[in-house]
Amino acid sequence: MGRGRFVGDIQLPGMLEVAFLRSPVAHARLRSLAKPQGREDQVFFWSDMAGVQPIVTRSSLPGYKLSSYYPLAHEKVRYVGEGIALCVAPSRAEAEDLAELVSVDFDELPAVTESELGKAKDAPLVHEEWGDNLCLVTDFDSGIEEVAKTAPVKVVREYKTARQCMHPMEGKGLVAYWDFQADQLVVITSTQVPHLIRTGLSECLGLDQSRVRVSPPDVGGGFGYKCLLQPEEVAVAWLAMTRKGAYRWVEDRREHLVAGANARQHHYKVTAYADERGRLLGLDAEINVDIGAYSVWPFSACLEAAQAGGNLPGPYDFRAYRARTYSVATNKPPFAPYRGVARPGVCFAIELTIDAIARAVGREPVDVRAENLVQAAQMPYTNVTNKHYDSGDYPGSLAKAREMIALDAIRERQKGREPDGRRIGVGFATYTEQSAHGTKVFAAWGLPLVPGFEQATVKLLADGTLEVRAGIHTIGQGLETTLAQVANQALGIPLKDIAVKLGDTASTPYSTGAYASRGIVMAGGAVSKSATELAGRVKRLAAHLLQCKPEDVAFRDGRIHAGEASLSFADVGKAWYLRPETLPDDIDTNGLEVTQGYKPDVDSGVFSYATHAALVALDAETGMVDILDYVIVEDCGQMVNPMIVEGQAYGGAAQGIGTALFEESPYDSAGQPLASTLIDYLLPGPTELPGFRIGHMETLSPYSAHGIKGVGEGGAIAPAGAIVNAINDALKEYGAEIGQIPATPERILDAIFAAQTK
Ligand code: MCN
Ligand code: SMO
Repeated sequence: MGRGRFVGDIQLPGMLEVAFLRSPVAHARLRSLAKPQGREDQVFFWSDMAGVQPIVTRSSLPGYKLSSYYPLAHEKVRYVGEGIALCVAPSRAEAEDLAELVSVDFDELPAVTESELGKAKDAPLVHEEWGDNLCLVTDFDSGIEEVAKTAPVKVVREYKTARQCMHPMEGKGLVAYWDFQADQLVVITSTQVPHLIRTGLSECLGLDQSRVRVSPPDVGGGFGYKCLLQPEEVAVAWLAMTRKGAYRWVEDRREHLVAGANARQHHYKVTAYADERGRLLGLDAEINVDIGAYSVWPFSACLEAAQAGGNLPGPYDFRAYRARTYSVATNKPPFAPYRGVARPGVCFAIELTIDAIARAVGREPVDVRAENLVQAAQMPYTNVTNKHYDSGDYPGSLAKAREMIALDAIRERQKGREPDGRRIGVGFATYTEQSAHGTKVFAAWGLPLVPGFEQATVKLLADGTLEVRAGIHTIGQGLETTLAQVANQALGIPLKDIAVKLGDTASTPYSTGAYASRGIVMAGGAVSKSATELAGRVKRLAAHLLQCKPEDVAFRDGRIHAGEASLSFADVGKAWYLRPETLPDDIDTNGLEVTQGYKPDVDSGVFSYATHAALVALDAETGMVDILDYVIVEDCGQMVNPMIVEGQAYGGAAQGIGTALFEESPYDSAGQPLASTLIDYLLPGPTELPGFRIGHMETLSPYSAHGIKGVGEGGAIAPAGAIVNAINDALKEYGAEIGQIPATPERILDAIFAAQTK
């Protein structure tokens, strides 16, 4: 409706625009930099940023290697697009012109462009001081040897997932200025984690936290991309801090494609062991993650591998598991969490493996999947990597998806020919989505700074309206609606009288923000707790005004009742704020404003789950795939807002379909990105997306307030698994199979050709 206020909408008097000169090469040693003559005061290098610290992300995982991510390049550039100079002008176009006048002299170095190449003995080094390119190696082994020796069925596969960009509608960006009245730096940045950005900026800039206010505007999508401290945030904030002016930078689409943090690129080597019925006995995996050049703050480059290793067993019940993960530095942009973090990759790998086992034993994949899933009667269930699945009926979701997509009818239909000559195939994928992780979970991934709790404030005002404030931010996922619903549950104040204010560090309690699908469980839990405490206070005041006992007071239809008598919330608000002489002598002076913190009963998080089922048609002449039907059966415990839950599932699935069929950021052997426009990088639009059909299940979590589980990432996890299983189902007749995404027409034709010439 044009009413949003994104970074690009902000206008401040005298505000200048920033453009970055970015590295044209993947790996080089900088020899010299020179500013254009007469424009020295508009161009800045790292050497100008005295006193600023680079972004250094620590991790407590043994063997993890540190990298210094400079806001502007220092000595070396390590990926195409790394910032070298910051240029300032009245307009972005002029700032870009200025960037072209900066001269840069460098010695180009050979680049590392793939994890496999980065692991080679004689590979060029992204960080010389490391001695190799391995940022982290982890090992897990619950004991695979016995199963490996005795299992009757052995399936060996290699899988690859592509490097992706996240493409929020508005890229990252910020306005920073010095507020003389408050004597502080104000940073209006498009972020999921405003309070964390304050911590990070304060550390890098050496500025007291009380001198930094982070005030996020509307965020046009976050998806993980905006849960990081970006080098541009440090650079532009530094400019505002030292120049005391107002500056803006907004990433454009090409910068996003070339210079922004990437995600998803994994390479798996998997050996699965099973019995003759396809019952999974053990899994042995090597997982390689191409982490790019630097470790992002605060989640580190190693979160991905840590999550991948821990999540590969998925929703399945088996005890023998070995996984080695390699986080390999390459000359590409840094690797960031992206909706689902690691799980889209692991779901793809394990779901294809389940289908491969089913083919090896000659059974229906859905049956093999159903028998391998953790059964409802086993809940709560602690799996081989110590994930504590709290509640749910995983086979139930698979059965429902099977029925909704009409598997039996599809199998019948496959016996005949499609009128247009195409082949159809059906595929399933079931996953768990850990949400609202506790402090110990992030600590075990090496990240001490991420707590498993949140706070929220509720305040009844004199006119009977309610203010809800939380430090978590809304990024499109709907929290301003659903947090109001939670407050409404406790107090009965109508939604139209509840104002939700999120994110501004100046007016909200501390929060680490919106990521890991923690928002509604944690911030929602905190709102619920605060509003319940406020309800008690309101009842005590109302009881005094109505001359009854607090236990006799009830909230109904947006009013406060005791027997025949009733009050409005405004009556109570007025009494407290405007007529203190009517209050009891032993008044609770804490008043009508409550801040409470909340954490779920367990540290292990609460687990949503879903099954996705896809029906595809494949044209073996062209390799084109159409999605004919797509079913999602999800369970996120108690749904706060079913419409939003469905929106989350569809939006996530749209991104997952991009992962499955279209999106890829390839690099050439010199480290040059080959997809720098949306003509080369294919995003699915409405014409590529199916009409989703959704089924809900509602198994409450025993561990969270109201039995709620998070759902924000789930939709993105399963599509690659479900769709590629469907493609492989259609390819069965050719004896072909693919294990790489996106499943482009070219890759599908290659697979058919390879099978024919075998
Ligand atoms: N919800 C609900 N009932 C439940 C669970 C969730 O009504 N049982 C609602 C919540 O109230 C909230 C939404 O679903 O409005 C997502 O809630 P939750 O799962 O708690 O996720 P977060 O609030 O922590 O949001 C972050 C999450 C993540 S990690 C990514 S990535 C992602 C996602 O949300 N990025 C998004 N969804 C997104 N949606 C949009 N439009 N834009 C993004 O950037
Ligand atoms: S990738 Mo979501 O911000 O955890």
